[in-house]
Amino acid sequence: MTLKNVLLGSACVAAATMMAFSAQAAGRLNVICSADNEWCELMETAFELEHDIDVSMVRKSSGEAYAQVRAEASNPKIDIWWGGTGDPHLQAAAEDLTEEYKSPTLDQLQDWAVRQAENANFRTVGIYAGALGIGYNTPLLQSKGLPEPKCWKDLADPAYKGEIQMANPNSSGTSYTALATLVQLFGEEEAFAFLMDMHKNINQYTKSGSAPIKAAAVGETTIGITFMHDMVSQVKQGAELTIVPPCEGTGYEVGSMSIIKGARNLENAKIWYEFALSAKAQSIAEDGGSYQVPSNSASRIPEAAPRLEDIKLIDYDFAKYGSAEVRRSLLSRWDEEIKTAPQ
Ligand code: S7P
Repeated sequence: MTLKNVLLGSACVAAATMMAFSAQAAGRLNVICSADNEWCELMETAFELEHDIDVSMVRKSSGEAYAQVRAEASNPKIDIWWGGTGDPHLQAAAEDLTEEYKSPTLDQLQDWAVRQAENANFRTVGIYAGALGIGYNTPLLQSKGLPEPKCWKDLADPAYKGEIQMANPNSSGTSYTALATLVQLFGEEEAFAFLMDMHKNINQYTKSGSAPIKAAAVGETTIGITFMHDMVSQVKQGAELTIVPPCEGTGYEVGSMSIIKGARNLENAKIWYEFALSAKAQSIAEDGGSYQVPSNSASRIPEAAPRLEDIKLIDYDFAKYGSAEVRRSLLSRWDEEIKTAPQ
């Protein structure tokens, strides 16, 4: 299906749901979007169809979006930050970069989405969830005679030299989630020792979190570390990938949304907020090729979405790993010890 068709389909969904949203306001809204680009565009189209509000949207990875919000704190250009992993949203909340807002829709949300809001004193909220995994190009792995990775620790096997791709955790929320997951699974020392061993097998640290599995899909890398729902998106487009939930257990994200402190278009930001929390708007995700679990309990869960209850999840400590202190410390340790280490 072409993007145009998807947009037209989405326009119909939006038109059908038009009556469900009563709030109307004119003017502008500046959105920074950290979900997949196709989904970002669909959300913009669907929102503009319902509201006389002109949306200006930029797409940035979670870590980069956080950096922009922080850099613009004294003169915010963004009104709302929609999507991206929850940790940098929590850090922004702790640093007073985002606005407190208690949505009347909170009682329709899954517990994990409400907990995310509570952890941030209602300066952010959960909009979707998804778990991390290991994905590999099945025919490529077989043709190279490589073993099937089943566990995180398998990725340190020297047999995978040059075969693994992951993102840089500074720019990518996906990769920060991976870093925090490994620390929670193994303890910080053992996690960094493993990251150093795996570093020898890494062919590239990408900027975007989903890039490694897109590269695996076209055979540019054999293995990628990303969210499993991003792997599903590639499989849906025909890629021959195997999706592996790591044997030790894995971490997950609570994709989040935050209103920026000092937003120039605050009322319009709240209109977007309510739109984005609604079951109908959340059901647009699948049309945009995104397969996370939505936060509104009444939203349609895509059939292909990896179900959290079927995956061995760690008890991810969002408050701790989204705190400014822990996030900064892990990222600077990764920069100092891993990023530039010889391979
Ligand atoms: O593609 C969807 C998704 O994986 O992208 C978000 C991600 O944080 C943005 O990419 P980065 O890793 O580059 O920051 C996730 O929230 C979302 O599930």
